Amino acid sequence: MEVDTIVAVATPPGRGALAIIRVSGSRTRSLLARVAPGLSDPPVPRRASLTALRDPKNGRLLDRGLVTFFPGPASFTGEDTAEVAVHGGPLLTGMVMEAFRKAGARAAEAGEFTRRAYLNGKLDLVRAEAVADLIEADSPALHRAAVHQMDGGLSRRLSHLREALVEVEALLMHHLDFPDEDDPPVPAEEVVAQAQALADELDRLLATAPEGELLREGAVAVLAGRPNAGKSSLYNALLGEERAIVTEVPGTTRDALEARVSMGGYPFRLVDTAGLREVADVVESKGIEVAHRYLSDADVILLCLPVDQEWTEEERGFRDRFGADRPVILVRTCADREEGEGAPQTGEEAQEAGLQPKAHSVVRVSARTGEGLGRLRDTLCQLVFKGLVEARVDAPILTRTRQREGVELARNEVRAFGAALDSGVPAEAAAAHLKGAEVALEEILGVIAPEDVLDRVFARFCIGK
Ligand SMILES: Nc1nc2c(ncn2[C@@H]2O[C@H](COP(=O)(O)OP(=O)(O)OP(=O)(O)O)[C@@H](O)[C@H]2O)c(=O)[nH]1
Ligand SMILES: [Mg+2]
Repeated sequence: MEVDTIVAVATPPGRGALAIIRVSGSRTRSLLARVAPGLSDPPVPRRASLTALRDPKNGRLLDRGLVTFFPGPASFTGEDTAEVAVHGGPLLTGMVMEAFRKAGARAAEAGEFTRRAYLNGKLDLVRAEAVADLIEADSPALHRAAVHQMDGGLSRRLSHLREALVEVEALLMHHLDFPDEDDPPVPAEEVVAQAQALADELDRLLATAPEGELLREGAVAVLAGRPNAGKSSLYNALLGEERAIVTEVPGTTRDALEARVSMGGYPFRLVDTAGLREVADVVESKGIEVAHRYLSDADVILLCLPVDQEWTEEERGFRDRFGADRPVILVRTCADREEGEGAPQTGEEAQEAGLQPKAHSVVRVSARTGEGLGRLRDTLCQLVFKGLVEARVDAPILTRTRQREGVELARNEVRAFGAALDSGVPAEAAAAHLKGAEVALEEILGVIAPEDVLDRVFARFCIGK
C-alpha cells in the first residue's frame, strides 16, 4: 500500500555536532536516490555509508552525511526508513529537510513515526507511551518505570488480566451450557468468586496509578509557614542554587516560585510561597492568596518553623486548613541556631501538638550548614512515593490518566458483572459487562483504538519521534 513518505529532524533544534534526519515510507528508496545519489540503489540494509547529500533540483552539494537505510518491515516504523546524520547547523538541517521535501516527502507530524510503528504492529500503545515517557523523564524513577514499560512490563500485566477475563467468560459459558453428565455445570457462585478475584487484581494495579501519575507530573511539594521561617533559604538549598530572594525582612517572598527537581531519584515540583500572616499590604496579601491556592493543590506540605520559635495556634490553624488530606512534614529550620523551648521536636510531640497522624514526620534542617537535607529528601520520597519506594519502580505501574481510566472502567464492569449475576440477572445479560471490561483493556493496549484516542496519545510526542 502506498503511504506518504514523511521526513523530520529527529534531534533537538539548535546548533550541535550532529543532527539526524529521519525518513519513513514506501518512497524512501527513491528519495534517497535523489538526495543521496552516490548511495548504491538499493542501499545496503542497515549499513551506514558516508555520502554526498544534494539538492535534488540542481544537484548542489549540501553536506556529506552518514546515511543508513532500514528496509521494512524490520525497521522501527515497519516501513522503509532512513536515518541521515548531518552536521548540526539549523540552516543546514533545514536545507536537507527541504531537499527531501522537494524529492517528494512530507513533513512529519508530532509522533507520526511512532504512530506508524504502532499501526504496523511494531509496538502496542502502552509501549509507545513508554517511549514518550523515556524521552521526557527527568528523574531516575520515571526513567526506570519507562524502561520497564517499554520492555513490555505493563503490557504483559494487562494482557494477563485480559486472559483472566476470558477465563471468567469461559467459566460463565460452562455455567450456562454443560454438554455432558460427567462434566457438571459450574455454580454461579464460582463464577462470581472468580470475577471478584479478577476485580481485586485490577484494583491492585489501579492502586499504582496515583503515584505513577505523579511520577510523570512531579509531586507538588509546597514550602509554607510564617514569614522569615527560612522557606526561601530551604528552597534554594534543595535546588542547589540561589533561585529565591532571601532577606531578614519578614514578607520577602511575594509570589510563588516553582521548580522541577529530582529528590532521592523521584520528581518533585518544589514551590516556595509567601509567608502566611495577617497583613494589610495588598501585594503581600495577594501573595498569600497564591500560597493558599498552591497549598490546596499540594501533594505534600513542608511546614517550616525555625528551631528557636514556638509551635503556636497559627501552625495549628494552618494544619487544620490544609493538612487534613495530605501529608505534612514539620520542618524545623535553622537547626544551626540555639533551640527554643516548647516546640515539638519529635514525631510523638508533633502528634500531641495536634498534627494529624500522616504528618508525624519532623525533620531538622539547616539551609546554612546543609544538615538534615538528605533526610528531608528521603522523608519526602517516603511520604509521597511510598508504594513505589517499597515495591520498587520496575513493577507494572499505571503512569497515565488514559491507562488509569481504562483499568477503572474494566474494574467497574467486572464488579458490575459479579453484582448482576449475584442478584439473579440472567447470565447472558450480565455477560455484557465482561465484554465491556474486555473492550476497556483492549483500548489501553491499543488492540482496538479509535482515531481520537490515537490523536491524543501521539499529539504529545515530539516531531521526529
Ligand atoms: N542561621 C540560619 N539562618 C537562616 C537559615 N535559613 C534562613 N535563615 C535566615 O532567616 C532569614 C529569613 O530567611 P528566608 O529564607 O528569607 O525566609 P522566608 O521564610 O522565605 O521568609 P519570607 O519570604 O519573608 O516569608 C534570613 O535572614 C536567612 O538568612 C538557616 O538555616 N540558619
Ligand atoms: Mg521567602
